Amino acid sequence: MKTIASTDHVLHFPKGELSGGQLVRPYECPERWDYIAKALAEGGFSAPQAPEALDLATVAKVHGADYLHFLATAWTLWEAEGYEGEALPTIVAARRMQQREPEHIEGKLGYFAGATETAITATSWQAVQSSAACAQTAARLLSASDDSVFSLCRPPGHHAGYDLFGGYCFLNNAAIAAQQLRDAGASRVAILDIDFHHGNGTQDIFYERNDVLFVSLHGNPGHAFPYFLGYAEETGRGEGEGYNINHPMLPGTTYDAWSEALHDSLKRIGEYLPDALVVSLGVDAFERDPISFFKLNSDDFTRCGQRIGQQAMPTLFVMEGGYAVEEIGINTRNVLTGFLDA
Ligand code: 7XA
Ligand code: ZN
Repeated sequence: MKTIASTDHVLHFPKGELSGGQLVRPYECPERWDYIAKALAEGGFSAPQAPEALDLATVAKVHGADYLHFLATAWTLWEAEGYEGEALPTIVAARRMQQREPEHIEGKLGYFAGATETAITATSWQAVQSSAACAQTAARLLSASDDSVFSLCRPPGHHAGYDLFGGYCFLNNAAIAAQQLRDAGASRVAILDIDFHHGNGTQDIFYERNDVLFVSLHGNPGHAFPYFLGYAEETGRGEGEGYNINHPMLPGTTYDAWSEALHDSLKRIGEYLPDALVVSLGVDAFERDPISFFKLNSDDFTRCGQRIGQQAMPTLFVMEGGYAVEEIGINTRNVLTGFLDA
């Protein structure tokens, strides 16, 4: 299995994340990438391959033009105000307020914010584009050969909506991969999101489409970020009705219950008859993850990979979350080796 990865990921590393009322060192940090790359090398995976340049035409099919312009210019506008810190949203376009993009960067940050913990720095946009390029290149490879691929994306993407950033995400890498696969001729693409957190951005992007099935296993939004999306009754809208499936689960969920949801998800994906499967691969369902509450252990990730591999579908894994940094490598590798050994 090839890995696509970019060393540009180091260009996105804010000093602060707003967490627990404090500015803390971000959980989503460059060491995550290092541990994964090291575990793959030690496991005999081939050296990561750099991505091709990002084709923004594909990106523009899953994100709004105004949003992409905001991402590309946010730091310049922020800096022009003379602010010395990193660009963080401090207000959002809440209920009964105008949904209109303001002129001032502070307002723009709030208008495009899906959450308020995630900062933008001078070099974030380059890292974000390179991360998306990894997913897009991986999708091109999958279209060309059907050989499954791992896209070691950082920053992650599944909370990035059509025109929203937050939850450490800016461009939705899994959505870009799915769109790339569609554009290359796939009739239907399924996205299976096994990150602990609901992929609210991916759901947002494909909610009214039936050419991309979205299935997510995640912490119940009554108890877990992103809190405002991810309930089971969210099943899609219009042509997309029936093509969005959520499996929210409660604190303390172990592999026994979690894997039942995985089996259901894969059964539904099999019935959809997709030409390709994109897996939003977060390993924050791990029992020692510092910001999550499921109880999967490292061997469970191997079982999970085996179960996905039994689908025998051309599969593209896109890295999402996971914050037990010293174990993120082994847990990620376990999913991929389980998949390959299925
Ligand atoms: O999958 N998403 C993540 O792993 C990021 C979740 C961000 C949580 C921030 C809570 N303050
Ligand atoms: Zn997550």
